[in-house]
Amino acid sequence: MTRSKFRIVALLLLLVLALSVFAACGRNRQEDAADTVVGDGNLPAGAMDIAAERGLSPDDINAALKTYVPSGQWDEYLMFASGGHSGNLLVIGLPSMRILKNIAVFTPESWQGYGFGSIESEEILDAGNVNGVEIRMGDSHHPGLSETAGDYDGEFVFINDKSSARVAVIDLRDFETKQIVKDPNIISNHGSTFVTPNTEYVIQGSQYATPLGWEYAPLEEYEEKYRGLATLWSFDREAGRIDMENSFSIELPPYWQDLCDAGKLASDGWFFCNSFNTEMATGGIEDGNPPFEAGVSQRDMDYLHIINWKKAEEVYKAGNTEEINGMPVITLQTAIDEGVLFFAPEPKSPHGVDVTPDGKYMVIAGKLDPQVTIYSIEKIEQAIADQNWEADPFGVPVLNFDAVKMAQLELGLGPLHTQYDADGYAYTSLFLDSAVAKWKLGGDDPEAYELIETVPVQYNVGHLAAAEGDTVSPDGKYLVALNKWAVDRFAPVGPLLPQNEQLIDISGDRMQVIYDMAMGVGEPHYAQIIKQDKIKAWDVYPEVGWDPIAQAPSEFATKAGEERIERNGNEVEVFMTSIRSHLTPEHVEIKQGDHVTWHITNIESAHDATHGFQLGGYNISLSIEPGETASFEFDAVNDGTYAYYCTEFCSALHLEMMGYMLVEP
Ligand code: RUQ
Ligand code: CUA
Repeated sequence: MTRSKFRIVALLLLLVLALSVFAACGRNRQEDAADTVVGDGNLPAGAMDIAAERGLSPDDINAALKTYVPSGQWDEYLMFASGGHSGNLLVIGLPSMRILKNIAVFTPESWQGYGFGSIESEEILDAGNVNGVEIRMGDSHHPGLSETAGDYDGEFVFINDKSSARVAVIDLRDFETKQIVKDPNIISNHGSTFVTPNTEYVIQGSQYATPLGWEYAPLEEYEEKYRGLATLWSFDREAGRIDMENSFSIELPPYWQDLCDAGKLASDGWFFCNSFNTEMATGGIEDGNPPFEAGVSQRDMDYLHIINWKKAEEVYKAGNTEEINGMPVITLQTAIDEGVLFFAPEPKSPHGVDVTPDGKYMVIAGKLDPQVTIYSIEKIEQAIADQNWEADPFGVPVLNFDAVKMAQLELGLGPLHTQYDADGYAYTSLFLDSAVAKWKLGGDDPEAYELIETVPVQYNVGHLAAAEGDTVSPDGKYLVALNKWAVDRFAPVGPLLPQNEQLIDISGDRMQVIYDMAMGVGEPHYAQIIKQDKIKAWDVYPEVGWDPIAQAPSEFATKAGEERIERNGNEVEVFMTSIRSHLTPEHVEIKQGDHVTWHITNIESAHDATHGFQLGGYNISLSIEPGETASFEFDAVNDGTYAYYCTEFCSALHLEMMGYMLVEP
């Protein structure tokens, strides 16, 4: 076909497509506008010229129409996406793929005033320190939204830090991190954060085995001394905090536990974790040993960990635990004796385990196996009842593979993670193929499992996230591929390329990639996508003088007219207010050597009237949202004249919103 003929055909196709998309739109608040634009069936004047000029194909037009969210309108979904080794959590609107917020979690972040002097945030970050070492980096992997009856409830989101085995709690009333907990017995985690169907517990599995408490032990003593662990962090929804007092762990063999998922409905009460390195390889290529990547992949089968958390909770409540570094731990032997822990063979170096929406099946993707393996909870429970098992070297019952396997389905190379839609289809990422496979769940009929189609993504896809795709009631519609490599997708920005995600329309018969998004922060791992209208975030804090940590009025709240500076020896306390366009007091005079505690109350209650605060030379940065009272402290080690000012351009006289801090030598 000649170029011009092709163009005409393309334009015709485009017209038909565009019209059908407009026609398909339900009556909504854009309806009147749409009527005036499309009116009697004509595209707006010039639309075809624009498409031709920009060289857009019908698929491009289709994608643009599906993702464009008009100015002033909201996205239908919010995606909570890990920021990987940036240690944060991104909030992204779907289908526009606009970044709405970067929530600071494990790493200090200056815009939000997180970790730059603010007493509240320093306390949160310090709770994640490791044996006195200040940890200010993180590797956030798997966000987990709080659930009620297996559905996202929009109240909280959790995320893990793989590198130091920590878990954080974020309150979705104000989208701020409220708590970081450090597991006292492991130094890396991965199978986290996954919540039980009513968020009774936040599940955390370890990754790289070490002796518990990561104490020193030579690698020759690996089998004997090194261990894995699963921790059930009890969540107190009322307090909005993990309740360390009611949390406990289960000791596991030193296989490297990988991702986990909680059972639901048919499998409620169980959780499942993959493992690799059941070889118990310890590396040491420099000493003539097989390198890790070979040593860890010798066996054809690893072990799916099948853990009865309701049973474990009974064992814990009966006090049948050992306290290790302050944490009650169900020992491996107790877990075996009490029927808490079972294994099932799983091929081969598995990565993701994902429970189907009805809770009946677990889908395991083995990195080195081109097929997914589907297990049934009914078969698992039957095999346990029949004691159809052999013991592993640690005495853990390994259920008979054929007795628990429901089906296997070949999808392609490097399957990793699976998500679900509303119509009985599953979507699995294929890392080596850089593709996503759509396949049909076959229930109890192994023959009914069927590969439907694959769509290429760029490149090296890791996790997938579908709209509410890991709940009891997935929405379908959208799927996001969280890719590892961008290569040529975006204009060059130096050797470190953007991490990237791709939006895929899964509403039709054919999957279509409809948006490429660069993230601008660390590598995305998992993400979860929730209906936007489930989030009930505050516009402003409920009362002026609010403490966002206690989620209650602050004892340091300062009213207009009550601003003051109090001195007690060399302890100085400043009570300040901020309002457009002044910080009161405007002069803070202190002496070198003073210890200064400084509270600022933003006495505004107008939507979006945030005042930032920075004190140059002292590393202080705050964000004080409408109604909030924030505090920071520092030692006035250096004398001099300093300017503090508001960092949000909040009014025409914002530049005047400043003050002097005079530190007398
Ligand atoms: S893991 S793909 Cu935490 Cu799959 Cu990243
Ligand atoms: Cu407040 Cu600028």
